[in-house]
Amino acid sequence: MPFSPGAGNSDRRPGPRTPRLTLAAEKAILGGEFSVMKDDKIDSLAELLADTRSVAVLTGAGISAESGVPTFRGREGLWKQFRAEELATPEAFARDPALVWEWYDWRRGLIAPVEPNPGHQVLAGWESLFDDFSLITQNVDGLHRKAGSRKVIELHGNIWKLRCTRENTIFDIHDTPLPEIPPACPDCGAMLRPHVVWFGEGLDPEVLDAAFAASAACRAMFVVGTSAVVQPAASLPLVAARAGALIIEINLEPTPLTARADIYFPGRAGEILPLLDRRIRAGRRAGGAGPEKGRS
Ligand code: BJW
Repeated sequence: MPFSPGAGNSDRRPGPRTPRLTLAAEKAILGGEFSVMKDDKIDSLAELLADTRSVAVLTGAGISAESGVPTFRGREGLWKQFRAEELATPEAFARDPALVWEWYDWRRGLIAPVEPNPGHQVLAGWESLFDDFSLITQNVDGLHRKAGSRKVIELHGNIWKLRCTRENTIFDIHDTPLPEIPPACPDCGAMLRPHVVWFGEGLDPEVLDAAFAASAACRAMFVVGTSAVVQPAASLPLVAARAGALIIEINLEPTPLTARADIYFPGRAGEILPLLDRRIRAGRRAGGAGPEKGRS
């Protein structure tokens, strides 16, 4: 049964302003030359990436949407049904921990049976395809690891981890539903909280440093399935761009980042990533030589 904490969950925050579209993106959205344009772009990008060793990827909820995990924003998004202020802030947890836990328990139940999709699988394979590969995710669903990615920078934590509110000890707990709400720390009995980052909370400094370092060092950054509005994650592609990296965005819809991206693929991550992967691998097998953009 869907979680329903009561009335008043409609999202009243304004959405991001519609960005200016590139001509190519407009054509793609209108459908005019979609397949031709997409093929052209994939070929030239595959050429550019044939010799690029340092690649970073920033993912958001859109990459897990094709596995059946709800996104946050957009028509079907969680923030259309629930108010973030009531469920995803430290104040909300202090006010009503049971309510917040009910919501997380419901989401854990939704995510538990879900499998990674071809988008996650491609990114797991890129760990060994590129010499220096960083996967940064805003997602808490754990699907990148389930797909086989071993090194994942989880900016907003992980829904399968619970943290002691007294001693900050972190526990891996996969029970769904949880036997007790709110759950208690097995060591000291204090309340556990979800090990996720809520609005108004700082990100783990070590995790954030790793994400900024990877963004500043990469030669190409893919930004996949994120509305690119939540800070500080939304700044990472700008850091990469400022350091000279090629920015490639894959999203169903344009975002505030689209105008700054070098290449925008309008479409589903689970379709575009496998297409790109096939071309990059074919290019490597054929000798790999392709024009480089700056250092590799
Ligand atoms: C597809 C697809 C398919 C669909 N293929 N694409 C500077 C300026 C203004 C505000 C701030 C600022 N600095 C900090 C703030 C405040 C705040 C913030 O950013 N607010 C903005 C919303 C205005 N940030 C914070 O509070 C952060 N903390 C912080 O900065 O601390 C220091 C500080 C504190 C206070 C003041 C100042 C500094 C913490 C942010 C924590 C975010 N937490 C959440 C919940 C995590 C736990 C949980 O899951 O329950 O993280 S909110 C939610 O949004 C979740 C996500 O990780 C995050 C990003 O969402 P994402 O991934 O982009 O998903 P969607 O749904 O938005 O987009 C999906 C996209 O996919 C769409 O574009 C679709 O088109 C696309 N798509 N299907 C390709 N198949």
